[in-house]
Amino acid sequence: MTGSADLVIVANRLPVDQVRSATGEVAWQRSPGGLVSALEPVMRQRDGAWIGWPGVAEDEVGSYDPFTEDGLTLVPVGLSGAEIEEFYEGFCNATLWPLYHDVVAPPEFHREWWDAYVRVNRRFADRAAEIAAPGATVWVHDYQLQLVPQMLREMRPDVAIGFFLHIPFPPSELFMQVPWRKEILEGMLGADLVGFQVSGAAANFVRLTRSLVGLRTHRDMVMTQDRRSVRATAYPISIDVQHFEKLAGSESVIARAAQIRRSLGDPERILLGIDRLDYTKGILPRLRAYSELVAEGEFRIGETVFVQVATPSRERVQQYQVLRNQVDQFVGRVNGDLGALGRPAISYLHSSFPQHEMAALYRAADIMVVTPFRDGMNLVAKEYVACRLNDDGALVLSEFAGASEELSRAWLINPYDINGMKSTILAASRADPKDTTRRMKALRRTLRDNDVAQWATNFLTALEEMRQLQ
Ligand code: GDG
Repeated sequence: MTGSADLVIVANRLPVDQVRSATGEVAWQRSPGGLVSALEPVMRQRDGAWIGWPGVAEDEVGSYDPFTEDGLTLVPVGLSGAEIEEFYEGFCNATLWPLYHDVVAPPEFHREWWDAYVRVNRRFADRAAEIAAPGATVWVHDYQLQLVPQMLREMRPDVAIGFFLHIPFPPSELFMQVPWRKEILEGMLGADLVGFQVSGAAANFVRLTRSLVGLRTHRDMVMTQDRRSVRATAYPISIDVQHFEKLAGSESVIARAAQIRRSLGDPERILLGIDRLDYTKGILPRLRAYSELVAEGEFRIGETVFVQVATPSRERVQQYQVLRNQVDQFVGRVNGDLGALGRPAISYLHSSFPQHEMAALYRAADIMVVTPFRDGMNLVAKEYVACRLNDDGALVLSEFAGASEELSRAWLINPYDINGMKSTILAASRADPKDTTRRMKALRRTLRDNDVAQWATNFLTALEEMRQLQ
């Protein structure tokens, strides 16, 4: 059976959230994101469909049929409560996520989690096989769905399949820990084009297909047993730059940014961190570096404040609960020891905000501090740069974020080196404004050259080339 969609996006989440009214009626609310805005125009042009999980357990709401929302065809895939635990919270976020991020937390391996991963990947692949038109393009996203390319190819050899990994892909030394390592590689090799954030990740993948699957490779090409060529290349993802520029330049955001500064007591300097509350983001070492600078008198309370926004994330996974307690405790201690009445050293918010509030924070902040231990890309860093319309503001950025390859004019740090981080934050805060402007101008140029629409075009064009080659 084939369907009629010419371009099929397969991602863990649908670009909508399900909301339930008081009377129990189900409605959908768009969840804005760079990926959706980048793909929306191509999807409309090409009769596109988006397959994904609506974010709630199926046993709570029953199953649903495909529907159209704002001109986009959305195809929900249901997950039961047990599958959310074993597939999503388990294999995706307690096995793959820590393993792919340099094992900054120990990954757990459970056979029943793997079984759920296979089962759920099969469900997504079946759905894609049903709705893809003959010869369609199917673009599969991220670590939750690494087996889909191969499963889909077995059912639908006529379609072109692309896969993009949003998070890092680890070196062999770490990847070899996975009991199902070969199955995962073979799953990804079902694609014609496998995209990564950085070239190092693509090289890790190519090397593993040679050493573990025994395939022949040449540069970024892998020759599979069934005589197909699979290309593995870096396509660094980006943001909708114009959208953020427009937002940051709007009167309401400018006014709100001024209001934020006032409510913080008009300090000389605002440092800002915005992250999902995740142990990969290096929130604790960043706050430690800052608090030591305050304790040593380099920054003075009232003159300088650190605003840390931590968006609630994966709250049912144990390691995330541990991190939340650590951050709560650390911030409490620093503010207790170093803060003054009504003037905390760290202004900490554990909540999520609408995008215009994020833009106002980016506008208000003199120094953005982004310090992940490991990050596929890090869009927050790019959003900050996009919002600095006056070419001012300093970006302090971890060299372990994918973004550091493009944003090399940022103030780069190693999050494991607290002293190095302290001296770089100080240098950024005391830099000659001319130097700050030169750096920000360079960062903004780089960003404008590769926005998210360009990223999607690059990937889809390369996928089309691979189709011609096969
Ligand atoms: C994964 C990879 C890769 C955050 N809090 C709020 C909010 N956000 C938005 C940010 C940004 C996005 O969420 C976070 O993206 P990041 O790239 O920083 O990090 P991950 O969530 O870990 O994303 C990462 C990315 O995928 C894309 O490929 O770059 O490496 O880990 O856009 O603005 N948005 C709103 N309110 C919040 O409170 N509205």
